[in-house]
Amino acid sequence: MKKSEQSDPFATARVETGLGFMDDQNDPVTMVLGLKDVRKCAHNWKTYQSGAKPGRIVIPSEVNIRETRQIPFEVDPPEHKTYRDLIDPWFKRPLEADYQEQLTAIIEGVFNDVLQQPETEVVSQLALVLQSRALTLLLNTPMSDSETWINWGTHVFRSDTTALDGDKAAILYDYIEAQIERAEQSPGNDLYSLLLQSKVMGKPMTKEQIKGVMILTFAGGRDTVINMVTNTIGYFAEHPEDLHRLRDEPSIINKSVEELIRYFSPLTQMGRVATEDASICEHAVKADTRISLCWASANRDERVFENPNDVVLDRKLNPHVAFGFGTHNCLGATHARQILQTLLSVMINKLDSIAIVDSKDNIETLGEFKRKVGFDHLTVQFKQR
Ligand code: EMZ
Repeated sequence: MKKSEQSDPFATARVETGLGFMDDQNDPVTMVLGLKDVRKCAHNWKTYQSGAKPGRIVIPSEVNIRETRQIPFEVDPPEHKTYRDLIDPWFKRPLEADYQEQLTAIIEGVFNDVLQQPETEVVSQLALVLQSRALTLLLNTPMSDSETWINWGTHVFRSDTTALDGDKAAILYDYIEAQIERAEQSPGNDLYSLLLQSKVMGKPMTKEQIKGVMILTFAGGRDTVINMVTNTIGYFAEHPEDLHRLRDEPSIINKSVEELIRYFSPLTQMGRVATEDASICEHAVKADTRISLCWASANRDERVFENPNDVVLDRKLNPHVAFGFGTHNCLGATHARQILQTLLSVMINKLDSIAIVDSKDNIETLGEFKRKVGFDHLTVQFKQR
């Protein structure tokens, strides 16, 4: 098996029952595995809510490490829309030429640095640095801020030893509180300042609400982007012909981005809490229990995707749900897509080939399923063009 390959642990369960089951801190989860069912449940926000106790829709549950509600992610319609309407334009800035130029400069800079070295550990020396520097564009804060974030490591709520690290989370919360204070004292053109000046439903946003938006912005796009960048580099290391193909056919870059995101599905699943007794695939779901929308499984659904376990760079029909579906589609998707597109463009310009020297998989255990989400480390040698 190739090191960059990502298997589909859900295939049998998806075909046999459409469901999977896992425990998570004594709050079990019924996992919805098929694309059609995932879409149906995502659409039905009245029965399957996001606005439950803060942290409960995340798997592993974060109820023990935070009380702040992440916004708009843990808010249901109709309030959800008022928040999205407010912040969507800001999160669409990656479509602007100036943003794209700065992002290109960041990604080229990261590659220029690692190309000086004989070997590169991609997770810590490339993906984490790239994600952190790119985040300064999304927040519109000084590039030097990224040095602090790089020191936090790949996940802000997880450490090497525990899946949920309250002390580590506290570092993020304290940092965000201090930044909100800073923006209050001297407002600028950053996201904190924008939120401090914003009103929702006729009232200025509270600091707790602003904190909720900022925690989401930091946490939601961290390990997901890092895994996506690392997986992409691993993939092209083992498929040099595809790197050459993109160089010859740059018009398929956008399709390739969608296909890599479908295949690697960096966010395995997201939970919801049932507000009433319901049933999925003839299975009873009790009120106040959790289900999950398993994006990673849905994205390999053989009823929808031909050869679901192959990366088909120019896949024609690709209705993947890697960025979620319905009301709660990913707020950071424009930024994430722009990172991936730029990464591919920089790679085809700069690299001839990539050789994997050493790697260790990052595996999630989800009840009966084990899923590779990326790498704990991936050491490569880049060969320049
Ligand atoms: C939450 C989540 C959002 C959660 C779309 O995903 O990402 C996770 O990585 C965080 O731990 O708090 O932000």
